[in-house]
Amino acid sequence: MNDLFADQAEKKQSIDVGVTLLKGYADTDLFTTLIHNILSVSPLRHMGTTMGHNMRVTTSNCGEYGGNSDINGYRYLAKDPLTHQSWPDMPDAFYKLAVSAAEQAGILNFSPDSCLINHYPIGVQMGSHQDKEELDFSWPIVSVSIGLSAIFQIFGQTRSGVEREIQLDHGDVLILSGPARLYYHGVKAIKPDKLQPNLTERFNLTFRTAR
Ligand code: MD3
Ligand code: FE
Repeated sequence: MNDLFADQAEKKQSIDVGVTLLKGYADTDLFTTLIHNILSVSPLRHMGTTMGHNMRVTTSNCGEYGGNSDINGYRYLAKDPLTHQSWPDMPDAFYKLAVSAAEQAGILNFSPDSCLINHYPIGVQMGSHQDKEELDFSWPIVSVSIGLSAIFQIFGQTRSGVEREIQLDHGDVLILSGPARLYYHGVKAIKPDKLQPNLTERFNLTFRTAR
């Protein structure tokens, strides 16, 4: 095994059945630029919940369908309800990254039609939930983390399952497939980075086949 392969083997971690982590896999500078381009067209907004309060995470989307939640629940929409326009196109670099990350996890023919963008300021968390509004759970979800690190939690098939924690750093890509696709999961409150006090936010992209 040459050094290049040794390096790649170290960066790919099989955490559990259906949970693959690719450390530092995304081009962080390019992704940061492309995220800001998208948000200049379809800005971040607080989404509502069926409980009637707003989430502290703000959200936008790119691609054919965008995830949107309000008092009536979570749905995929072809148009941004804020701008009444289609969501911004999914950049080729996003699509290619998501497809190649899925291949690294052994999944061929992934063709995401949706990319949800979550934004977390310091102190904000995401409570435990399942992602089950997509039509076909046999497709994976590919997540890309940008900015401040997060502690991601998975609980298994039930909310009361044994908690496992995974640290997601700038540029990390996580692929959820198979049994893990319907696991309960959440994100602990984002903490500042003592070594980078000017860094105050985290973005997470989730690539999905919604329809
Ligand atoms: C595990 N986002 O948008 S991404 C979400 O960091 C969401 O913003 C988190 O959960 C975030 O729904 C976590 C990683 C992720 C996404 C979907 C999953 C993990 C998952 C679906 C099943 C199991
Ligand atoms: Fe989720």
